[in-house]
Amino acid sequence: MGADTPPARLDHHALERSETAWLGVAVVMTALLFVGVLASVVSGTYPSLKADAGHAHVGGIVRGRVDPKNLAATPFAKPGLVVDAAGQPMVNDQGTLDAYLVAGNFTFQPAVLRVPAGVPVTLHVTATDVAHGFQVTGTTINAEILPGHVAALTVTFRHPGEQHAICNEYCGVGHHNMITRFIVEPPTQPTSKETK
Ligand SMILES: [Cu+2]
Repeated sequence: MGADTPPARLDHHALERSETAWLGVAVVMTALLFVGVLASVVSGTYPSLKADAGHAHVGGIVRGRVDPKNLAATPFAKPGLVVDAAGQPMVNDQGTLDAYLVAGNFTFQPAVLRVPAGVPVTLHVTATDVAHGFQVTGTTINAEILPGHVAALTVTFRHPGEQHAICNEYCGVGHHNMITRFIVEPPTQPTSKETK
């Protein structure tokens, strides 16, 4: 028993109060995380991937899913802008044009996509082999493309010009070759059937 000076007394009550408060914060954050994860599972959402819900049953595409081995039975068999017999872009039920793009084998199809400026276009994108990225340079158009899933992005290109769609997720040795030329044409282009 020496002549130790007793340590300065800590205010244990104050410490316990702040500990309890921070414990409460942690519990609330954990609860929010749990609810968030549960909600995303229930609603079937995926980060940066919107299910193609607007086209619940377009040939072979069912609720944003598609058989990557049988794209021949889907609109992906003819990548590009959907046009009618006269070659004019067709407006769908949602009032947008449709374009189908396929990522796979280190390419995007089509290699060149022409879209009219000022008209909403829904880009339907899927992959045949592995996960790819799909980003249109200079825009916020950016999605992860997975085999079996259809990402649907409705966009309106305001200004004519040329941009590139690139793969921004490393997918293998030919990754750097994955580029599609996006050509936005002046809005004077005739658009679609005028029925309705
Ligand atoms: Cu890639």
